[in-house]
Amino acid sequence: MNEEFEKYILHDCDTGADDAIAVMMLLSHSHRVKAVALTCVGGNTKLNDVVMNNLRLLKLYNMLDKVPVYKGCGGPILPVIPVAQVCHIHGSDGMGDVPSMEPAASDDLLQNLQEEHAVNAIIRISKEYNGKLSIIATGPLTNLAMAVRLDPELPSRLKEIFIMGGTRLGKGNTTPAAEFNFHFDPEGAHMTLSSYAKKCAVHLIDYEVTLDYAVSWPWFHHWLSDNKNKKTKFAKAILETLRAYCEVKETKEWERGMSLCDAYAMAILLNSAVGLEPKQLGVAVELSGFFSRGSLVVDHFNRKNNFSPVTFYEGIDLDLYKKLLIDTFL
Ligand SMILES: [Ca+2]
Repeated sequence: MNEEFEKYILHDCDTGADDAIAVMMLLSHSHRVKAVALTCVGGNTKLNDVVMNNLRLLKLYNMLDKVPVYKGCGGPILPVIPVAQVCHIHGSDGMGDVPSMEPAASDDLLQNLQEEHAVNAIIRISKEYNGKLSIIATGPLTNLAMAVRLDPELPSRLKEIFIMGGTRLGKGNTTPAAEFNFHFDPEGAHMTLSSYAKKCAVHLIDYEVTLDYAVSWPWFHHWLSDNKNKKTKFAKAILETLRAYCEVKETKEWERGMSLCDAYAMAILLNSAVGLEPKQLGVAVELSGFFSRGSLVVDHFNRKNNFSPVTFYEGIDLDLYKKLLIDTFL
């Protein structure tokens, strides 16, 4: 490695409309951080769509030859219950079923997909960037769980992991108790937290903090109002299904505005000042609950010393976060 970057980032994602904004945010910072790989996992949408969505985003930023894409696991480690279908939130292809603005046949784009499996790529890349690699996971944790099962020393080679997932107060978005990424693959979440957290720094951006620091609906609409910028135009199109679902939903969930969950995790990784009041707490994942399978159990009063230590954030610096969202389309 001749070039020196501030961070070397591997993004494991299930792209997904909010993952898409996180990927775009990452690519827009390529002058100071190196996106070393996008590793794909099934979740918000089917694995083949995740692959295609990531390739389309790289094409939009003219970075197909700079960031390799790897296909990983398409489903949870232990599929004991049907996985949640979220086509009504993210569209049937995960990115709002928007026609490509960068004409390119699927076969042409797929020529850029690497042959190596994402799990093997994660292990190999962690050796190439020994001690320097930051991983951000914005989908189910299946790939990371499989990687550590194959190579138990993997966590000790990482600099840090940022995970969007789980709930701190038990306010689920998939079941009353569980957040989507952890509910989709509870065993993957359990294996990841219990294996990595004692060997490298794990930062958890929980569902509730993203809701509490949503950007207001007027700001959200203003952010996407530049019709001349092709990145803004594309983002507005792929977010339309998600917006329609959240803005008209008659619950208190999105009354503050839009929370693009995965973008918060990327924002804190790119600028640590975005995350306010970091606080370390022990966590575990419920694997067998009747109502609560896949929920995150948080040891608020430090009752268990064998839980996995992770860093939560009490708040988000909304001004800094909004600046990162604006810079994403420059
Ligand atoms: Ca996601």
